Amino acid sequence: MNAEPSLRVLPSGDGQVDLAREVRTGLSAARKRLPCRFFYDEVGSRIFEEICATPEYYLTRAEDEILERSAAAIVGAVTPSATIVELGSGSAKKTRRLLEAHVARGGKPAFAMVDISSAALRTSAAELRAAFPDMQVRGVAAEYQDGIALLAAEKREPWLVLWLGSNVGNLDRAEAARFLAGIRARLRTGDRFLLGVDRRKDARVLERAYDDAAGVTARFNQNLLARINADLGGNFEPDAFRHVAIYDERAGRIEMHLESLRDQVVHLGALDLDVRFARDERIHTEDSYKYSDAEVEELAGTSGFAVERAFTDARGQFLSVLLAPN
Ligand code: AVI
Repeated sequence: MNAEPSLRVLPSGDGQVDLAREVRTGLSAARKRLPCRFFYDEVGSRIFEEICATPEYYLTRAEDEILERSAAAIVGAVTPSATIVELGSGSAKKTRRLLEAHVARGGKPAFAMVDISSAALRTSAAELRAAFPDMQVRGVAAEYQDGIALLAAEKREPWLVLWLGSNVGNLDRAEAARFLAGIRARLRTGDRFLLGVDRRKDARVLERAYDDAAGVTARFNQNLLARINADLGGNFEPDAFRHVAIYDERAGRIEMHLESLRDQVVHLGALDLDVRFARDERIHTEDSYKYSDAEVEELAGTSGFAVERAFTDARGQFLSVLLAPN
């Protein structure tokens, strides 16, 4: 059995996200908006797990199907000495499939994850340790680019970097290209980057995935208001806002909003701020971008990668794209 998992907390990890500043700016704007990264408090993270299990949210199952089928081919793209590095905390079934395939081919049992939350890293590390007692597990609590920079500064073996779950979809296309270019700058020739991307598809399928019949996604969206109440002394009534999910076909993105059901004023004690809402006025809470194959090629090319292979599920809903540095 190996040593305890190591955990480093960098300045950009834990508690450095400026909720107060973003809420003040976002709710004072003419078109109100809140950054989607604030969804993931403890309750929000739990509701997100529930979303992944709804019949309508196909993304998680589609990606898992791809990894179940193609894990050996994916890990085969790096040398057995490679370390698997995940952006996000990697305890999930999908990550395990890759770790299992890597170990099965005699790969080095080494895994590093970078996540903003040290609590999430601790939980993942404990779960991974139970599943892979011989695995060397490291966690870095930081913004992704800072965490990758720290790991890249060390003497190291090749990497297989994972960014799963269509997380890239929550950045706009220009931000996504900048983000990938930042990762690319830390990679070397033998490294690979596995990116999970949701494909453009029928608007009805997408709108159902982001507005499930049981109302789990609606709860997820409204929980943002409950979180603001708890953290900033607010008096939002989450039920006084309706969950809205619309697909903008031209932009290729699902937009989530919270729509005020009546004229109302919300007070945020910690900000000493009153926020007025007209009936039907919306707060834009999330964008989730979808990609055509040509858009994937373009994203890869502009950020310094070549698409080495692309894997899809049986229904062609999702893509796991294996990128090689150019
Ligand atoms: C985390 N992220 C990739 C999810 C998505 O599909 O954009 C968040 C989500 N929002 C509503 N449902 C899921």
